[in-house]
Amino acid sequence: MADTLANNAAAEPLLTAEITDERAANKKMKIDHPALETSNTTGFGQLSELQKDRLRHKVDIPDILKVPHRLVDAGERDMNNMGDILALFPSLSKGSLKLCHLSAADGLEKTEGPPMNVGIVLSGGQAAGGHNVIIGLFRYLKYRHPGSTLYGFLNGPRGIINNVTKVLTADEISKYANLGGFHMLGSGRDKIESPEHLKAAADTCKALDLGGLVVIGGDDSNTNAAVLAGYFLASGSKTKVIGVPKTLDGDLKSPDVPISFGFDTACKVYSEVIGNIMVDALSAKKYWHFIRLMGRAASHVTLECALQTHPQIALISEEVAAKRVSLTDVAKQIADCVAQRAEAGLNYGIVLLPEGLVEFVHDIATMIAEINDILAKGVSPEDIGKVESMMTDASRAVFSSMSIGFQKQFLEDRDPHGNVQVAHIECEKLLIGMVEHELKTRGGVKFSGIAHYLGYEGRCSMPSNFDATYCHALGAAAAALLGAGKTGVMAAITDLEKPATEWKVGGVPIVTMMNMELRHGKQKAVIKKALVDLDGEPMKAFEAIRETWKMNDCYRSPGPIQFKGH
Ligand code: FBP
Repeated sequence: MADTLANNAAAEPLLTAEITDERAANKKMKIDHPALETSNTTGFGQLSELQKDRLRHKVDIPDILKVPHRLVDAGERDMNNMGDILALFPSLSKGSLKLCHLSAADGLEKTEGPPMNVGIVLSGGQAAGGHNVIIGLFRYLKYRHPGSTLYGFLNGPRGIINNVTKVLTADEISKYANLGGFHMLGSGRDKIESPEHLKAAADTCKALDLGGLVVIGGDDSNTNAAVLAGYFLASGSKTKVIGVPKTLDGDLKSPDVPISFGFDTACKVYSEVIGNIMVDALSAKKYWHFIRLMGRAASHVTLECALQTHPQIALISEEVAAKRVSLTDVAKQIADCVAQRAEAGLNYGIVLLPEGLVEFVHDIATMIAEINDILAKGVSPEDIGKVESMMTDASRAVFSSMSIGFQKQFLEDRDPHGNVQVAHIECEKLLIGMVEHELKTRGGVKFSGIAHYLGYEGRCSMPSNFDATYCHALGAAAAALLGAGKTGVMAAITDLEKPATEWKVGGVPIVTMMNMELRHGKQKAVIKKALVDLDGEPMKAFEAIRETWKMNDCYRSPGPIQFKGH
């Protein structure tokens, strides 16, 4: 057996050993990352010095994973008023809906168990740290029993439907330690929801004799994980399903899941670039930079980047919605600031806006809702005239004021979960045009707007130390939950404000995070998106200072992610 407590308790406590492969394990040899020596298969011809350094980086491990432990119940969430949702997941609702976490076991208990086959899938958009989840899972599984096998499903959920896998070895996964991307397996946005796909997934799990399936995904993918867990239970499949909270958007969180992985890294990458643009603005003194930030519906990324960099304006969608502001009003407010600064001789500035803004501005939101209804009736998004003719007068007026290019962006196909593809709507350009127009009506204030979109470049950076450590712990948590026989549960690491060694490792039943939402014209149970809390501390801190930032340049340039030091 490899590094198990039973064999080697004093010398090598759980999960502190290096990754070892099965062959090397018996000899207690370390694998010196093959990627450092040879041309590798990870898509990089040559690794940079920093990549090599990151491969060698050792993440901190929560203490509870280093000692014998067991999973204990840890309270429950109020499920009153959730009857509709529980009724949709009858098999899951019969089980325990309690939160759980690892607690130190007494001397006689063992953490090891029989060998287990587990499958893992990366689902949805990339987020920094995904590879470390796989590594944490692998290491725990191998610790639990070296005969365990980890299958990686290729290219997202369709890999499960079509049973396309690769067996992951220590050799293979060690080439990706602490590096960004999802390219170890590839990702995809397919949904396993139709009866045919659910059956195909069950067949795959049976063929591979999977005791567990780990879904690394955002809110929709984790909703899907709960659907699968319920289906497997109801159909007598032995495969348990565990979710892992991933998304740079930061909108997959709850009182029990403090943050999704990838958020920290993305905000750091974007803040670096915003800081650079600020210095450029300050130097050239002639441009207004409109910077749209990825993050889907929620404005967490924009708020965090604003707090890091101090722009003239940062629009928070949730506030725009609460105040029922129209896009024209937003443009006017920006124009006011441009005009005021111009009077003071400051013909430059920085505006941050969340990519989901258009869904929250009430006139556009109403128009999008109408388009969704019209498309749900089977009207082709290419038939712009037909779609327009079916809108209310108010929405038609908004729609027809846009250029054909923008109209097409609003009509683009929804993603498989029914979401508007906000990443493709160039709201920053729309706003620049509107501000320009507004300023012309005011007698021509000097204004030159430059549009930026910071999106995909933040998803696959090398993960920050936080994300690298957090992801490894999430992977181990997923394995521990499977080892304890949990299903329909999301891995949850808490106490994140403390050093990683003190983090709590556990899980939360996914259905406890759900609500009912309209999708593709139908009410569906889905994980509730966590939007920015307008009464929360980050928003209050921003509110207290943002007026100062308008006229005074208080820019802050955080620079690149730091991997060393504090
Ligand atoms: P997830 O919700 O799957 O994590 O994806 C996040 C995200 O990066 C959004 O911020 C963005 O709007 C969207 O994916 C882009 O999707 P795609 O990768 O399909 O273009």
